[in-house]
Amino acid sequence: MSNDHKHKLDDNNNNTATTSVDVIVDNVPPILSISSPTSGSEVKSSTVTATWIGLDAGSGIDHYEVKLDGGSWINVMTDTSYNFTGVSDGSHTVHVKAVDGLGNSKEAIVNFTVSTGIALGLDLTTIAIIGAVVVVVIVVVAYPILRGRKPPTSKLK
Ligand SMILES: [Ca+2]
Repeated sequence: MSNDHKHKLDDNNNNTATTSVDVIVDNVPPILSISSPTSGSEVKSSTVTATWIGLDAGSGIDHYEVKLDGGSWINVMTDTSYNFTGVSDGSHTVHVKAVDGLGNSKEAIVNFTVSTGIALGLDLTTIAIIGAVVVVVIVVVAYPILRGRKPPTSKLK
């Protein structure tokens, strides 16, 4: 009974649905990936540049929105980067949202740390060079003292 009925409906569709209609069906949210800052990275500046890559194969990217931590969403149109300024030292989260032409959205986040302190702002090479210099100075200054050399007094006698 039900099978016969279904076949009739299929036949009917096959015979009548001969013209196509342009309707964009897009229930798929965009693809979104934050390029920078990278997850867990340390940014040595209070200005943090967020960059991202978005793609939507259906209706296309309509716009992006960004925000820092619990701030308000900022509509950046179709830009794929944004500078957050005056970011305080500590842990932060950048949120990026991609919205396609039909309102489907995809959000991505990345956690990072801002550290503008002078000591923490030095890279490892600089720290190593400073460390080596300090060691050399200590050896040059301290070695004669430790050896108990007193050149001026011994010569004077
Ligand atoms: Ca889409």
